[in-house]
Amino acid sequence: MKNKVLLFILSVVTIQIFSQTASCDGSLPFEEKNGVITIEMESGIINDDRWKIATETFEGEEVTYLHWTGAESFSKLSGAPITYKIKINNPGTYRFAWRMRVGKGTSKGEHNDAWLKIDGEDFYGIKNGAKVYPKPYCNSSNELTCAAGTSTQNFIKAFGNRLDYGFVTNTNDHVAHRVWVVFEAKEYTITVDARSSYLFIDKMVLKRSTVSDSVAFNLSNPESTCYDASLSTNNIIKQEVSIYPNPTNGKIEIKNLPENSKLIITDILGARVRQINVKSTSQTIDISNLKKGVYFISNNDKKNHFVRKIIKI
Ligand SMILES: [Ca+2]
Repeated sequence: MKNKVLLFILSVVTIQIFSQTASCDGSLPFEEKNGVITIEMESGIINDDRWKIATETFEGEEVTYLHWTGAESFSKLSGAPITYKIKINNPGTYRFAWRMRVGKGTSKGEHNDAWLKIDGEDFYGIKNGAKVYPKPYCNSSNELTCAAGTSTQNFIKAFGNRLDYGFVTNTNDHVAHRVWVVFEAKEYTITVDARSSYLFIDKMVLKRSTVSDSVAFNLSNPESTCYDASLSTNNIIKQEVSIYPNPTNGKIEIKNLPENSKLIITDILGARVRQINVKSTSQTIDISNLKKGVYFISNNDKKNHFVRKIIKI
């Protein structure tokens, strides 16, 4: 009998470990915890060169942001989707907000939006207490109301009228109508496509209705990824492994490595793109031939394990 109980406990523990590992395999990089999910925009799967990743110092803060340099596309999609795979653990109604600013000129009404679609159970804006939906879904029933202004292929126009960085996303023309999505405890996809150019988007946050703005829109919140560097055990490494410059368009210099490191670079999907054996504690690596986007560099040393995010621009 005791053995059966032990076996049961063991199997539960094994399933839990497996499920944690399974959600951390690279194909599903972002996972909600405590009603909040935080994603850096530059961490998406970007397949179009007209999206640019850049870094600026704005009011004393270093911000890495994404922006569109192609033609503006106000009535239809640009055909340059960026996708973000997420996993929700706590079902409920979530508010969506980008951290963004107008990146060109001084008009809050220009360069201020992008197309957004979240394949949740219900995805809508709120106008005077009533739900509004994108086209064509809103035309599928007389019970539904379309959001004012343009929408297409179930993408809403998501905008923020800010010249400095802030957490804000609205839909519907001119007026602040918040964007909401209902989730069950499962996996979803967020898709962003270009509408205006030079909207600088830093990150996006989904917060459950029970979570306060001050908790969710906190710049010290880490990215909700299983590759979060804080999850790596750095207890034994006396000095932090440093990577400079980051983002980079070519070479990175890594310092304070454990001796005799085998370094592994993986892309956002977990595919290994480079492996380097390093004898000394510092190393310069040229990644100019890698596609732009987010990568992770780690070592295979169990005792001195580390993971760092690198951004190729
Ligand atoms: Ca960012």
